[in-house]
Amino acid sequence: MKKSNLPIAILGLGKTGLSIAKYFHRNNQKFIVYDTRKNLVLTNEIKKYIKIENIILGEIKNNFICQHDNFIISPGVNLDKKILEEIKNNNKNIQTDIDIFNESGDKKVICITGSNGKTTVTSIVEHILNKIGKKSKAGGNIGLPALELLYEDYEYYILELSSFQLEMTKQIKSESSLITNITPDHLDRHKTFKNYINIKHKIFDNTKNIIINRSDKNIKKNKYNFKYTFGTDSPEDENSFGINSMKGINYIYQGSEKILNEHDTKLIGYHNLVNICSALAVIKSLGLNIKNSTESIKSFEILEHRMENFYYENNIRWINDSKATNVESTISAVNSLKNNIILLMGGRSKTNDYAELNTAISGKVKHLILFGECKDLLFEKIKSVENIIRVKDIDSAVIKANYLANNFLEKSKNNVNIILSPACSSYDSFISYEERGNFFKKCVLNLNGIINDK
Ligand code: UMA
Ligand code: ADP
Repeated sequence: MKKSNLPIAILGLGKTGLSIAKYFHRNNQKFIVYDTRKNLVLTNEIKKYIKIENIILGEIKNNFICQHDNFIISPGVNLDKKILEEIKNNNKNIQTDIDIFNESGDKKVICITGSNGKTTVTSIVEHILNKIGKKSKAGGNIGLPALELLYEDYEYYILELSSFQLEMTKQIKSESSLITNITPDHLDRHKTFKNYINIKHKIFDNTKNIIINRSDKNIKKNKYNFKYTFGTDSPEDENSFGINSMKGINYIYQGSEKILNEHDTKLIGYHNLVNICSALAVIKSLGLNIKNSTESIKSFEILEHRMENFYYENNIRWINDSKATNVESTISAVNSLKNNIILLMGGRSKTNDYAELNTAISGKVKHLILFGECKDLLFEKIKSVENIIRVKDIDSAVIKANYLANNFLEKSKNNVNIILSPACSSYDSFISYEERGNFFKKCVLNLNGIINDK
């Protein structure tokens, strides 16, 4: 941070803003917090760390710039270009909570970003490290702000970083850094795919070990020196992880050695085998024991809202994949299941590229049920499924899906998979993907008489 007698400006008073305020409060540094929400509820937690007179709510006025030298910005705050330029032109400093974390002292940090699989890989790495006796904790985009990790000592700090966090972060020093994959996402904010790709690669700027996804054409392999890799092809040496299939079973390989098979994990889907490969590449890059790590993967539990197989009755399997908020994640969800899929999709659109779903879902998805704000846009783009129905909301989608599944089962004895994998954000009707997933599960359990919660 820049040396200054002026109070620090904290922009945004969500989870991140509060964690920054808490950190500066503990370090006796002066700060003012800004949030554009006029009616923000000041909880006791907020009041514990921030004096009310130091909270400014409502539209951010330009004259706030001269009142500060340091600006710490929350990931969800997308500052007006003019304000950003003015901050920079006046030689002021703008950083993120990740920068403050970085400046807080030497630590062993692992950084993970990517368009999909960030939380899964972060959680697998955290699980393995703790299982093999290395006390570790994950934070960042996963939900616990990075600065909250600083109040206890850990051997490894694992940071899940979003493009929003990386965009304004100056630099983050790490032992190992990984990009799971890159496909278009958040282009409403980042504008071009090229810009989004560049932001993701910032994670490699100051790391000892760059971990490369061999199979992803959007990862800039030629730009970096790297030793550790993962991918969907056969790995070359002991620093590389990959997948080979034999007699219909997928195996994870480290170099030429078969180390796990798809039934050794509770996770569903090919993409999750790739996630395991990437987590093992992280462990290898840290110089830790792969044999013990591989064993610990067997006890890793499925995460909520990610291919969460939460209810099965009368040959109908209900799956909650509410975290699939972009096209690629829904494609991987459909690829993970056998035929007889009823897919529930919709919400708020982040892209126009829904036509890319056509090939993946063709033939596999028996019925497509569209709901929410962008159901008409989806209807316009998806041509490869014969039976497409538009309904108002998730509640109606669940009822319709159940009816269609039962109709199907009258003619066939095969299982039906009903999956919520929306390919869209939840913000048209919910505050988060978690709220959407929980609502979906509640509707299903209500319908089946497991709970009575209307
Ligand atoms: N705000 C403004 N002005 C704005 C925008 C927001 O004042 O223009 C205020 C809001 O009124 C609110 C606060 O900023 O009070 C919200 O801050 P935030 O949106 O940065 O959210 P946080 O609560 O701090 O949570 C953030 C991440 N949220 C986003 O990036 C949108 C959380 O990721 C993360 O878990 C948390 O920090 C801890 O690091 C969530 C997310 O949706 C899960 N991430 C996206 C994703 O995974 O795709 C990127
Ligand atoms: P993120 O934190 O990047 O959003 P998650 O691990 O929470 O990723 O998974 C979100 C969704 O993305 C899951 O519901 C799943 O359908 C899909 N997914 C997970 N891993 C991958 C992957 N490696 N490739 C493609 N899709 C994936």
